[in-house]
Amino acid sequence: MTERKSGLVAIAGRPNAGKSTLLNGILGSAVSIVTPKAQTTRERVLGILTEERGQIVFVDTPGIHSAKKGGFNEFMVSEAAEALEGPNVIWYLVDPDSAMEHEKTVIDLLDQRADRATPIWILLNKSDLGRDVVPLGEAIRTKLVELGFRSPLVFVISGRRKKGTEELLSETWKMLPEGPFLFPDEDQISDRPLRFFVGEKIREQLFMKLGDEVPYSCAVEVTKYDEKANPTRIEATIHVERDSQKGMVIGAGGKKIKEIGMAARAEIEEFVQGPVFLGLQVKVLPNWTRSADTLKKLGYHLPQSRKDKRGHS
Ligand SMILES: Nc1nc2c(ncn2[C@@H]2O[C@H](COP(=O)(O)OP(=O)(O)OP(=O)(O)O)[C@@H](O)[C@H]2O)c(=O)[nH]1
Ligand SMILES: [Mg+2]
Repeated sequence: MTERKSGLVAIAGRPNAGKSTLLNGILGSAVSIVTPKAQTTRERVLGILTEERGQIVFVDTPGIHSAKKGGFNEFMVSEAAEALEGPNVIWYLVDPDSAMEHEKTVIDLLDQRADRATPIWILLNKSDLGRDVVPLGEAIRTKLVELGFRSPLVFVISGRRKKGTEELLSETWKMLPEGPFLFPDEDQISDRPLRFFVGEKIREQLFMKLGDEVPYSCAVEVTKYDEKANPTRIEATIHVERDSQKGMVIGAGGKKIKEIGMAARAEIEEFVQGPVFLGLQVKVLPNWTRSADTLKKLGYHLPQSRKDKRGHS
């Protein structure tokens, strides 16, 4: 009997390239939230695909962008950077509206963090939009070859329409070695507990229902998750950075928060497949995106300096 295959695929790229959409489409489950706004994903999220032929653990990552040191953006980019170390394949997603000058941030991080032996596949995504993306793909490929990565491949796909994804997957399986599963429970679809998904579903609605700026100042902390109650009782706090933002999240007469709560509850009920009571409150945690201590309180740990971790800078 042949052993089953097992491996890791990192999904990386600029914000909004369609990384989380692709992962959800492959898994057939919304493990990672998707919104039209950039920088939706904030932390690494694993998505686990287990089949007859083996197991692929996908690592969805926050979009790679240039980030100032010591704040929340640095945390997000460090989450992406760590995922580039050690996967069997890196899927590097590219938005058709991108350009070489924007992709430079991603290529620089690959240069710093990815092993030259790791295959990097350039996925020109959103092919349904019908743009000519081949020149951009070629420019990225040439740059990666110059940096010493071995024959990067280019795929044209649409994560949303699931075009080209079958071929991508079958090529990916070929790259994986036989070996024991990272997650032996074959029904497990992610590494995260339900509480995490609940927080994310609320955050998704904050992105959908608030203007351009406020969602980036919101963090969600799930303070209660009582499965024994009927319906399941969930309470969460939405942390914002300033008083004015608190007003915007609550809305006139509490209209906005009600809208957010109703939409999030519907998503959560679908995810947990049962009725849910959702209680939301909004609090000001001044400038939480800018202080290592408040970030830590919310579960976002800033990276140790590379010097501490690896003995060199
Ligand atoms: N037309 C089209 N839109 C897509 C496709 N894939 C994703 N999108 C859209 O692109 C936007 C961003 O998608 P996400 O999956 O959240 O992108 P992401 O790369 O995970 O973004 P961050 O988490 O912010 O880094 C959403 O509005 C998606 O619906 C695609 O194949 N075609
Ligand atoms: Mg995402």
